[in-house]
Amino acid sequence: MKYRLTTALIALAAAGAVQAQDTVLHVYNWSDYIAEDTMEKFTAETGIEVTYDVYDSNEVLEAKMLAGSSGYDVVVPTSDFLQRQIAAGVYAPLDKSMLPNLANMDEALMDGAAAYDAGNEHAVIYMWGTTGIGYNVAAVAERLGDDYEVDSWSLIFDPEISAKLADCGISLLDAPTEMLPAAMNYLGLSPNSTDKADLEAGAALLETVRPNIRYFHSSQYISDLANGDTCVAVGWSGDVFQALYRAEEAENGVEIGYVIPKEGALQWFDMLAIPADAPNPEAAHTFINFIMDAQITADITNYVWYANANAASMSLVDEEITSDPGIFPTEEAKANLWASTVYDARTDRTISRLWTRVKTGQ
Ligand code: SPD
Repeated sequence: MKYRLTTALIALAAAGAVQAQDTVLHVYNWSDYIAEDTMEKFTAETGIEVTYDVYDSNEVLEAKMLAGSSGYDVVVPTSDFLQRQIAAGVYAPLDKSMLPNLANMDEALMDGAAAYDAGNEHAVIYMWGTTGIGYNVAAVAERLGDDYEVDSWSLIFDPEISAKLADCGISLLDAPTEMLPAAMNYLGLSPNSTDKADLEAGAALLETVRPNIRYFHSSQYISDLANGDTCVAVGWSGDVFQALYRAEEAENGVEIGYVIPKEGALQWFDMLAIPADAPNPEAAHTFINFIMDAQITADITNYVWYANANAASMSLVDEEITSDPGIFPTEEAKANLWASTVYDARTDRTISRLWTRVKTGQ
């Protein structure tokens, strides 16, 4: 009897071990968007192993989410994409009883995100930022003059100005739902317009400056700016600061600036969400709660230079970051920020068609 019990206990323990080994969390996040040690700390604290994959475009994530069975437990869509993916049934409602660290979140920012996800039922803010312009201070001054103030989208959208910078390399984000609104806004149209004529006008402006653009890509610009291989990039706030930091570390003499243009810029929220068919929703909740820990979020912000929405973390974020208006915009700059538009399927098709035309000239 004793022997049998021991055998049963061994079998049970073995089953437990197998289960622990099987507890793997699959995370799909933007590239360059986590601290070096975040995953290691998560595994050390919870025993849950993590596989971590990256993307650099909402469209790529959306295609995977709509196809289903992605195998991911946690993904990070931007708020506008999140909204229409929620409508398509892509995400599971959060079990807030498993997320005590929600108490750390900034209410005003979470209210802002609730415009895309009523009651914050499906997602919490991971990081937020703006889409502005990163530039190589010396290269731009050399071409436009020492007194030239980089404060406007005209750096890119005025063909005469961007032509002077074409030789040192201008890159645009491969993000049609951000580049077209920026062009429309520059033309004095609403960046949130879904009117086909407005979108066409934005595309036409982009086509005008197309000869001055070296490439469209949403992550390569970090290293290119840092190495001095390009001199202007439309980019996401934290990514440009990462380029700045990499150049400083490399001591290569490249000085990089980031500006939220005076005409305004997009403010966006990237959201932690759990696919409805996630293999391991419990571990996903554990992970999201872990990320909302004040120290963990502060460590991420201190590493990736993106603003977070965790009020409790703010005193732990480097002052160099909290005081930088490129990362935490001033009230004046905030007044000029616009929110992402949620596009219906028809407008989305128009945008895709226009974007192909802009990029390929067809
Ligand atoms: N390297 C991390 C980039 C995160 C950018 N998020 C996308 C915002 C889209 N509006």
